[in-house]
Amino acid sequence: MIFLKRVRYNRLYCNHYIDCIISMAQLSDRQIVHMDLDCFFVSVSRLLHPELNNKPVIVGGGERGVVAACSYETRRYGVHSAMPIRQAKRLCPEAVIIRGDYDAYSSHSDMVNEIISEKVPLYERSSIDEFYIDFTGMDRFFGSYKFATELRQCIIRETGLPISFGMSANKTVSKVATDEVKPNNQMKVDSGEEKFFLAPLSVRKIPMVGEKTYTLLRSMGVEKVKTVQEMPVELMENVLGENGVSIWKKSNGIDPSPVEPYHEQKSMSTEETFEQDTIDVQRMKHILIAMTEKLCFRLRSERKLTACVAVKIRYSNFDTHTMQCRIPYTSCDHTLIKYVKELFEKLFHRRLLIRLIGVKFSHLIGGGHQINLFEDSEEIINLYQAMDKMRLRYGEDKIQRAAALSFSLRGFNPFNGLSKSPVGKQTRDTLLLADGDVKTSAPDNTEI
Ligand code: TTP
Ligand code: MG
Ligand code: MG
Repeated sequence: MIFLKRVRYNRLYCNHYIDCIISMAQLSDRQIVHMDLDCFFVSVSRLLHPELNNKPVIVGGGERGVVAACSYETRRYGVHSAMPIRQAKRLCPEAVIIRGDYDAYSSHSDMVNEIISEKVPLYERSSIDEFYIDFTGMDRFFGSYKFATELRQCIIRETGLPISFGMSANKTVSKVATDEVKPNNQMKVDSGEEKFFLAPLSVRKIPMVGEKTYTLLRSMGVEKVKTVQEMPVELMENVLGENGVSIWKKSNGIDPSPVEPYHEQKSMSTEETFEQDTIDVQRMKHILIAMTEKLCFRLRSERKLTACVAVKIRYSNFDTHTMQCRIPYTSCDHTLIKYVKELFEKLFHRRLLIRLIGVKFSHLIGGGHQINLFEDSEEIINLYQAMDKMRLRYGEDKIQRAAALSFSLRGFNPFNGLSKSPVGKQTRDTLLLADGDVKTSAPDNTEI
């Protein structure tokens, strides 16, 4: 009996062990390509304005704005994305500074997406100009590297945009390889060579090592990836927690994350039905502001931008009206609140009781960037980043715009109409509540 148990245990153990070996072998057998367009915004702007070719170009906001994209000519002078325009101008005075055209960037990104989707079965669109493609298994029919090379040539030919790629057994190493080989180039890191390839690079090159982590690692005397490779993983964990373990794994060329098939999210929206129909315009505006803030936070958390905003109202007789407008791509509350208020004012003119209101953002694109080329300044970007950090740490409702504040900070939840604050001080809320409590909370993403 004991013997049988031991045999079963050993078999389980062996199976697990064999599974691990098989999965490690399978992981190292993968053929993953990371493709990224070179100085994407600049390249599209150059297609539209060929006079910009071979000139140092910066795409960015006005005098107080930041650099969204910069050509390789300007990078030699130390210019980089997210740098204040004023500083970029000081470093590279001859740079031509242009305002961006998000519609053009978005449509060119779609063109590249289309070419890739026609030619490969499994790919992930990870940002406005980046794609991961899984070529695993293609070898038998066609060399994966050769296939990736032809795909890159096809993109360049059909769109006129320069693009680079890195290929390896995992996403991290491929992404680092793309960055190493840019611009307008390609490279392959063979299976088993990952650690050697990463070792001489700065730790800053490991995706997820940002400014702060880099400073911390530097203060520990870590500059090259090789040093992280030689450190015990426990040390990285003690200093940086879970992130430390991830950085250690990536530095050692370990990244089992799969290429996630691309599903485009077309819109995000939220709407609320009042318990009692209302005509309190002020209150509805405040709720719309709170809704917009909430959706904007989601946009930024998912690293998206919207180019179309819609407001919906349903009157007490169930007549439903929506109005929408196209806007430059953004994820900023202050910009979107302005449009939402304007749309609401245009839409609500019948002076009838309202039963439901809603906000929807569509024409979403990934991008991961919070920069609105037309109006953002460094201060605004810093402000949003600080607000979002607080929301992530303490909860979404812990920081809000003053206009929506009358609801939340005093304990009023604009999404369920409940107020925890003592009556008396709450004349306004009491009045509002008398007008009609907000009742149901439709799940986010309900289509308008
Ligand atoms: P990236 O691929 O990071 O940069 P890039 O394409 O300009 O340059 P590279 O050759 O190094 O890949 O970003 C893609 C586009 O996203 C970029 O052209 C402009 C935009 N962007 C911003 O708007 N803000 C930012 O902070 C960054 C990094 C990029
Ligand atoms: Mg790029
Ligand atoms: Mg990119």
